[in-house]
Amino acid sequence: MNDIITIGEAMIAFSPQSNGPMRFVNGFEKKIGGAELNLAIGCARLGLKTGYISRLGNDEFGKYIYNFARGEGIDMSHTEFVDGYPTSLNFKEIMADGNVRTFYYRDKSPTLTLTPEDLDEAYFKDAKILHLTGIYPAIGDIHIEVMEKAIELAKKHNLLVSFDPNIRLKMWTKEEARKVLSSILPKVDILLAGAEEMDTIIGEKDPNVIIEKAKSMGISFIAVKQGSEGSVGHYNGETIDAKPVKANKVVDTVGAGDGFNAGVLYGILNDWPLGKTLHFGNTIGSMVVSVVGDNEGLPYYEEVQEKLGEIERIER
Ligand code: KDG
Repeated sequence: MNDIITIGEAMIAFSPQSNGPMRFVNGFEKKIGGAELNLAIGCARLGLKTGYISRLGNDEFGKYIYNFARGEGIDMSHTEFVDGYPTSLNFKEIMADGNVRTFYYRDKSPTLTLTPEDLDEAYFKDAKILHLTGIYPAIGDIHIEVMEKAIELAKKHNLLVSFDPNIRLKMWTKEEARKVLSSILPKVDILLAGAEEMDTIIGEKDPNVIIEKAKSMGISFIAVKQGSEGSVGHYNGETIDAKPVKANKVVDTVGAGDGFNAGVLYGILNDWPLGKTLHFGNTIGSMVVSVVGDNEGLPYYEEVQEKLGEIERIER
């Protein structure tokens, strides 16, 4: 039985070996990205059983991602290789001031071959949370149908539906994002969203207003992520403004939100109080930003305990 299942598109993420405009960068390091896979890695490292539903190109990059995910302990039984669709890529550009831009090469994504009929109902029966993001529906219209079917199966089998809007404006317009994502929100149980993203979807960025609006849509657990300012969460009549956790050093913020999500889902699955859950998520987010890469900084459970001062770190 899986604690969490997620549907997404993973890709090879090429990280530049020097800063500055990408056209002048000559060396890149091969890494792995994809918000849903990052979430799956984060959850697996915390000790949760996690399944990843996807399609990868039947190529060297696809095999690399598949083996990497298996090595992290993720159940890849519902990820298949497809011919004729190359594994997607992205290239990062990092400027000297830390500003990052991403260039995607994912027009012919292998996940375009995953249809609603491919979703295995038995896999949903055997899980507790379905996690989805707003990146997936931005890839192609068939993905919207897949998400709708996944939500239907999740509801049928009493899974909680967790959702992070993860708006990527390189992939669709604000109007398209607003239209699709606002139709998904009322079907969600757990909302893990950035304040700016909610501004795009519902025209509000004040966490308390977002919480009120989300509650009126029937969403029961709401966490509004505010980056270096911490997060504000609401559950069961209680709203908590969770203070930020200081990062040792900020070198790459990509993936921090996915780490926060993994921590919050861990707290929810363990019935932790809201404050403890948000603090755990904030702590993981602060650890992710100290390491270059979208998922390299996602900690194991014991590492979070060390950061929280719950156990002693023994160096040698
Ligand atoms: O949340 C991090 C992701 O944005 C990154 O890993 C790559 O999925 C990705 C995307 O679409 O940008």
